[in-house]
Amino acid sequence: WGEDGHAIICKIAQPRLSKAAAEAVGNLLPPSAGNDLSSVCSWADHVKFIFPWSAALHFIDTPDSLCSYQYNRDCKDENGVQGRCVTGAINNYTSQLLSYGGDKTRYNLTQALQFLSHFMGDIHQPLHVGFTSDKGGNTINVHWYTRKQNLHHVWDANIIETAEERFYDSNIDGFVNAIQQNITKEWADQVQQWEACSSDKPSCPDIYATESIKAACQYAYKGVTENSVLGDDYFLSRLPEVNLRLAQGGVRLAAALNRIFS
Ligand code: DCM
Ligand code: DCM
Ligand code: DCM
Ligand code: ZN
Ligand code: ZN
Repeated sequence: WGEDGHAIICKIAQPRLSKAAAEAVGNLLPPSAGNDLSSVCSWADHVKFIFPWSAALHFIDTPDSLCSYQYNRDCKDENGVQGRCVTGAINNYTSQLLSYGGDKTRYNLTQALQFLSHFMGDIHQPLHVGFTSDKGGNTINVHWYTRKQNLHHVWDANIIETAEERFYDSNIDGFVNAIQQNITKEWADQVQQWEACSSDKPSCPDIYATESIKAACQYAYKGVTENSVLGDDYFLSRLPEVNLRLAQGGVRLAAALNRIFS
């Protein structure tokens, strides 16, 4: 996601934190964040250049056209190093944060919180679990209405920005509010399933990655070829899926932090 997608997910997550998790997050956030989690949720994108090892942790490449994900097969970087992908990163920063409250952890838990909050967002972007040969849609050129764009960026940013402009007076909080309304109404009976996770793990990134590649095939790649013009038909039919993925990202980030700091 771009800046707005990550901010939306963290704005959904923060009010869902338990007392214990809110207190831990408050202690770990840098003073410059002013206790606002959403202000640090794009930090991981800004440090790709000073921490070059972190660039591979934002996504997973899956086999072309298979529309499936497997940890052992797919979670590796371009050099084939196992665990270096977004699901591996979520597991790693989760285990670092579990050392919170112990005596003198050897990790920088401020950075761990900022990475986890970002990667829990990215794993819900369908094209962050896209095909290998097109780099998650980055090499597919399209037009977003009249502008030249690539398909990955359409899903990172353009669908969200167009929704904000058209429906929410260019106001991110209006969009957040609408998603929160959906969470308490249309999706109320699904939220517990979103939060559910096997054997008491704080989160289940393999499940979220599988959902993402399925959504990539069903919605993002579907009907798109090189130089497709994507306009109202595409925007209006894909926006509900973007809403859902942002909602799930926010709900699951909060659930993970609540379990980590319980
Ligand atoms: N931060 C950190 N370690 C770094 C860089 C940043 O812990 N090497 C934290 C403290 C910063 C916060 O991330 O206040 C946001 O970073 P920035 O101000 O670079 O966006
Ligand atoms: N892991 C996972 N799902 C799998 C395999 C491993 O969530 N199918 C987790 C276990 C570790 C992390 O990923 O916490 C890194 O795994 P590895 O040690 O295999 O690199
Ligand atoms: N990306 C991806 N899959 C890839 C390569 C990149 O999902 N195989 C993502 C990471 C960024 C965006 O695409 O969100 C642009 O990546 P970059 O800046 O590395 O070109
Ligand atoms: Zn992206
Ligand atoms: Zn990212």
